Amino acid sequence: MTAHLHCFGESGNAYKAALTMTLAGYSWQPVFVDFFHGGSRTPDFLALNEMGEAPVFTEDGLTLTQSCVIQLHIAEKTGKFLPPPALRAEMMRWLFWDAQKGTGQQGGLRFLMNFLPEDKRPAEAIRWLSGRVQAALGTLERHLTGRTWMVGDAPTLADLACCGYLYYPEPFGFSREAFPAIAAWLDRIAALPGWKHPYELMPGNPSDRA
Ligand SMILES: N[C@@H](CCC(=O)N[C@@H](CS)C(=O)NCC(=O)O)C(=O)O
Repeated sequence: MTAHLHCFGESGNAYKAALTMTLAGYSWQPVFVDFFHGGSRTPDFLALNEMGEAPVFTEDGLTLTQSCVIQLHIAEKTGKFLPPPALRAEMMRWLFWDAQKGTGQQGGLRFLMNFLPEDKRPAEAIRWLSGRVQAALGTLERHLTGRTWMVGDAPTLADLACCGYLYYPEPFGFSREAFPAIAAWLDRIAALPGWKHPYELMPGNPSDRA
């Protein structure tokens, strides 16, 4: 049975899972979640994921949620994007960091700054969260300075997680000029065979709502 990923193009969390499957050569198909019209709040979707979040992975009666869990499932099935055992904890450290401080904060800030109607954008929350996002980008920049990949000497799930929101055009305070080590690392990931931009990999694009 083909694996399905319930996802939408604007979701960097879904991109982490979609990119991992694609680069690992895993057969999968997207199922569009119409997030901007309440698609993650319907009874059917909540039956699939009580957390009301995309992405959701389904295959052969197995349902997985949480992007890092889906990434780990694919890596364990394919043997791809896992570091040597001695570096496994280091990779997990960055997956947890990303879920809280990286993707976890960038997604919310990008949503507030770009996808809420302009008159509903909360200036004080945006100011506070921007500070948090800048600090986390600084952590990532320092870690990548002098390194090729996040963990060890080959790409792992940590790379495919921490890049989740960094290819999108909608502004949330990340610029390649301000973070040159991150920029060079993004280019290295984008040069991996089969890489695709999130808007190419998953259905749904801000232009659909223009
Ligand atoms: N920690 C989750 C975050 C997933 C998440 O927040 N997804 C967003 C879309 S990018 C969502 O569905 N949000 C709905 C909500 O927060 O209620 C993961 O890594 O999968």
